Amino acid sequence: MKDLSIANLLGIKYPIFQGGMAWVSDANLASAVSNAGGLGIIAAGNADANWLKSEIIKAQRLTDKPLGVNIMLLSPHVEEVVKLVAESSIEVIVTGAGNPGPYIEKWQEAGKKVIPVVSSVALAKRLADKGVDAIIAEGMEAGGHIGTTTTMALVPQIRDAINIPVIAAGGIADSRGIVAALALGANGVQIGTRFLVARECCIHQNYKHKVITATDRSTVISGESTGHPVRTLKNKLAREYSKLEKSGATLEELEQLGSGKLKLAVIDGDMDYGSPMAGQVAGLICKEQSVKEIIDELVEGIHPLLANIKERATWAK
Ligand code: TUI
Repeated sequence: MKDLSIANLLGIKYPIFQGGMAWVSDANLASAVSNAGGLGIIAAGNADANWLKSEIIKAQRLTDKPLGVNIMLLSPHVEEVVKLVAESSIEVIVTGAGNPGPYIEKWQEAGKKVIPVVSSVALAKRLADKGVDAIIAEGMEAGGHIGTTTTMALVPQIRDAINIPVIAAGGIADSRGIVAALALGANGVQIGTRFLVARECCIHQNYKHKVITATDRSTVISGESTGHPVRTLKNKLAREYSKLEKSGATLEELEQLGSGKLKLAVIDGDMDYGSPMAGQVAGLICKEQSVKEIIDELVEGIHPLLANIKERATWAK
């Protein structure tokens, strides 16, 4: 059987990726995750190549472990970011919010591991045929820009469709989520929302507080009418945005209301008119912890759960 181990593929201790969250996943967070045995990922988001270059340098000073960069394909700076990362010594390139097809060959020639995020079986298959190293299958429980299929349904369908490692994302915040992802056939997980409340995470304290006090129904999807649906924590902005969408506003009007709002939440801590992106698992998250505490807790919880499942499945034949 083919070796689908993410840890072997990337030379990391645990197959746990930290989600590449725009404005959030900087050198400090990514290096802490890599130092704790996972894969730290710097998010390029909408930033330019200069910002990214300095974060890569900072992160590589803070860790000697592998690091990734997440390239958000809707970025206005995508071409310069694509080139910079190809020329850098970053080992892993994760892509999101689009089809990375046109860039894959260039990255492969530069010796990068290429791991796109997808939300459909069709794109997973096309990219596997192009020789990408693994696929991140992201369900609509995730925060930020999402597809329409849940992790529970998406991961096993992608698992059956391709023969490269699959990393499950969306809806995973604790060891139970990891064990569930493994049961669905995943070889690893990507976790975003839980790292929002890491001590090493730079977001405003108001944002962390909003995640910690969230419940199961605290998130909402806006922007479905624009073709770019985004999951955030509920607030005044989300309500006004949905109202505007229902009133038949133009794309320009909607873009104007949405523009710059992620930064407003992350940096300024505006929980009314900022866009605090988070996944449905926000309701599971109850305290700030260091990255190492989070990762150790995730890993240490797996074995007891497996034993517990075996005990409860006495009826299974
Ligand atoms: O990319 C994400 N999550 C994000 S990006 C982001 S920044 C942003 N802000 C406002 C609007 C749009 C983006 C915040 N959160 N997750 C990975 C992801 N990729 N989820 C879904 C997709 C995806 C969608 C379509 C991947 C490929 C794709 O392909 C379309 C095609 O052309 O086939």
